Amino acid sequence: MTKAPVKTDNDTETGVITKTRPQTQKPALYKVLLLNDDFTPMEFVVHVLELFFNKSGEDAYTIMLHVHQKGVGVCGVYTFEVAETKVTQVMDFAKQNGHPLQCTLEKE
Ligand code: TYC
Repeated sequence: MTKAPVKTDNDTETGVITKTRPQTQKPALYKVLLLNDDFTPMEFVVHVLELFFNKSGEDAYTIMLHVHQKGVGVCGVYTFEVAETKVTQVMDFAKQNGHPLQCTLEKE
């Protein structure tokens, strides 16, 4: 941003040039991960992905199957506060329903 020239008393033009950097600072992002286990029902995991990660039934099933086969999978990528909230919500919901489902976050 360039400020308009300022007229001083002795009528000489002085100016203050201020350069602002473009706002390129991006917030750190965190992956929310689901971990596989042998006990949590597949339908419950699909439900979690629909409920807390806004996935379609089809996407939720694909992610659940990936976690089931590979052991871990990404549910979504968020800023720290949002990711932390998702992890808490999933862990609380699983516990309330008596399932050992584990959810964690990892910096991208
Ligand atoms: N492995 C579980 C089963 O066979 C299903 C499952 C999938 C559990 C994903 C957890 O994050 C998970 N019932």
